[in-house]
Amino acid sequence: MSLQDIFQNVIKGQAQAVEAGVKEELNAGTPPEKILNESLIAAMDEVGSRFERGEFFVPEMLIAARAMQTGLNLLKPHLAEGDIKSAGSVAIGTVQGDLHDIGKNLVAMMLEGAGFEVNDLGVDVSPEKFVNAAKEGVQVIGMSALLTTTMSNMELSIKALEEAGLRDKVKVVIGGAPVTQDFANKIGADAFAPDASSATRKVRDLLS
Ligand code: B1M
Repeated sequence: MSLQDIFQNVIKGQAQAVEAGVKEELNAGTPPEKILNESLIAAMDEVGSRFERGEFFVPEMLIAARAMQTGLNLLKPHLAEGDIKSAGSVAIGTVQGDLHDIGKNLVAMMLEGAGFEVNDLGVDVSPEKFVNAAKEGVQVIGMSALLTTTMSNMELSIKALEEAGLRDKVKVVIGGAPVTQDFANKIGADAFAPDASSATRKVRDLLS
């Protein structure tokens, strides 16, 4: 199996084939960062492009992300610190009062697939937890909300970052079904992403 086969199997969401391919490449002595960049990350970039062109939908993206994650988990112990250059660090969570995490998890997986270090803060994340992540030096904070009643907690979380004097140290990207660009402008977020694939692009843009 070649790197190109792993690439294709990630796109097809064939987790077992990805696992077998990654093991084979590692046994053959292929550098782990080469497997990561040329098969796993490259495949997730392609999945994102297909999603944006309307050729892939959420289920395809989810199974591809899971297949990528299977390969990534195998590679992680082989990737010595400093082996790969992280694309940046992101802390992501679903805001306080909100337990919806499917979309947030997808965004986290796509970001990880694109080479970002992702700290998943989980669901029902309080403004204080976002502030703590900013204190730890994360470059981007991602907030997700699925309920019209919890969207306001994005604004409270941004205010908490301001009050902690950290707002200029961190970029904030928001998303979730009821969230819009207008809302993002109103609450002072740095970016809004309507889906997981554009979230990756927006985060890249914010850090470039
Ligand atoms: Co809930 N729920 N739910 N629910 N739920 C919705 C959101 C709802 C629209 C259903 C409806 O009434 N039609 C409605 C909200 C209405 C509103 O506020 N206007 C609703 C409600 C009312 C509720 C409860 C209040 C129901 C109740 O108990 N009475 C309750 C609230 C619980 C709570 O959070 N406190 C509740 C509970 C639940 C379940 C636990 C049963 C379950 C969640 C399970 C889980 O997440 N682990 C659930 C589900 C599954 C849904 C629906 C059916 C599906 C949501 C989903 O996962 N979509 C949803 C109806 C619907 O959307 N059709 C509904 C798939 C996911 C991939 O899409 O999350 O939009 P999405 O993520 C997208 C983008 O939005 C974007 O990228 C993702 C991928 O493209 N995105 C980001 C998301 N986060 C992002 C962050 C970014 C960037 C992009 O940057 C950081």
